[in-house]
Amino acid sequence: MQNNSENPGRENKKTMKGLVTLEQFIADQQALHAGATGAFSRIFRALELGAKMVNRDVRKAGLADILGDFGSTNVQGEEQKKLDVIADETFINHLSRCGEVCAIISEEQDEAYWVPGGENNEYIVSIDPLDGSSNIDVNASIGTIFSIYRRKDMSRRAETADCLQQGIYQLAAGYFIYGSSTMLVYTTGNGVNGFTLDDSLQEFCLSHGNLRIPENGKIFSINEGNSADFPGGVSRYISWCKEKDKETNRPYGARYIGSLIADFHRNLLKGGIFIYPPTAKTPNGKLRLMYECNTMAFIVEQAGGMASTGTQRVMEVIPSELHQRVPLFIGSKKMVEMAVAMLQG
Ligand code: P6P
Repeated sequence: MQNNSENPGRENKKTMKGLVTLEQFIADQQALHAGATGAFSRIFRALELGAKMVNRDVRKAGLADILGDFGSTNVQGEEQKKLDVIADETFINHLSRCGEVCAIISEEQDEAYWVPGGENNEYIVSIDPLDGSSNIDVNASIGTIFSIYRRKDMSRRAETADCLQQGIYQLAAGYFIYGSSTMLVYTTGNGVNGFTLDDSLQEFCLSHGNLRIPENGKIFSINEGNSADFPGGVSRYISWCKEKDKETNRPYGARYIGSLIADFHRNLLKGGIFIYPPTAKTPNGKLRLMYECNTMAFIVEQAGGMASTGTQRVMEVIPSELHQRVPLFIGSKKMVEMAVAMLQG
């Protein structure tokens, strides 16, 4: 960033008080990287616009029967698409038009979506357009999860293999949470920052600068309905969480919303561990590596936490397919370390 002597008109952002919008924050971050081309800004603007549109639809989903939206017929008797399909179309449309993306991996698309006319573009976006959409009907928080990668080889046409990159190659990872407030939490590898949507301005404003997850916590988050299938180490860890021990603040509290973004976001702010282990129904866990686990892993590591599959660091898993699932142990470092140690015990 230019200092005041070179650019007297520009206050040092660190001392300025008041509102910092997402656009200003990204511009400042971009100024820190001499070679920055503005590509990131254009991709983030596309994601931001998509999120504002999905946020608007999510907020009125409860009126679906009256408005005839989302999976029912509207007043003209036209078949309406479900909200997660609408979200997928919204993000694909905006990301395709931003001029920087060559391919999109989406939970709603069986194959990689190749952006028409985007074969020379440099970036790949993986996205879960509306995670937890089954919770819309009960008004629980849901969200959009995304990661941004750079193509490794620009000398040839991109192929599916170019999309299958380890999480360590993510350039950015983030999520929009449509909850009691609408937020964006993201990292580009320089810490984690949270922005809250000011509805009156329709601007995401910096509200949670330099987020850090507590090194330890008192919340465990797992679907105990699957406990009959839990691997032994998981059962041992959950039993350990429930034991009475004043010195280690146990028993811990059990919290499970059934929406990854909501459970993760709470633990990020308060400390805790979220576990989706292998089960009979989902022997590799339920959550997807490319647009759920890697994204949250990058964020949690940048916030000082940890993300493991139980046998390795999530971000080092070498993907073999677009919608690959992996077990997920993620959250406060000391809690994940303890859980993984019990798995291996
Ligand atoms: P279960 C939502 O459907 C989701 O993909 C995640 O957001 C959430 O963490 C998980 O599934 C919940 O799965 O099997 O506990 O209902």
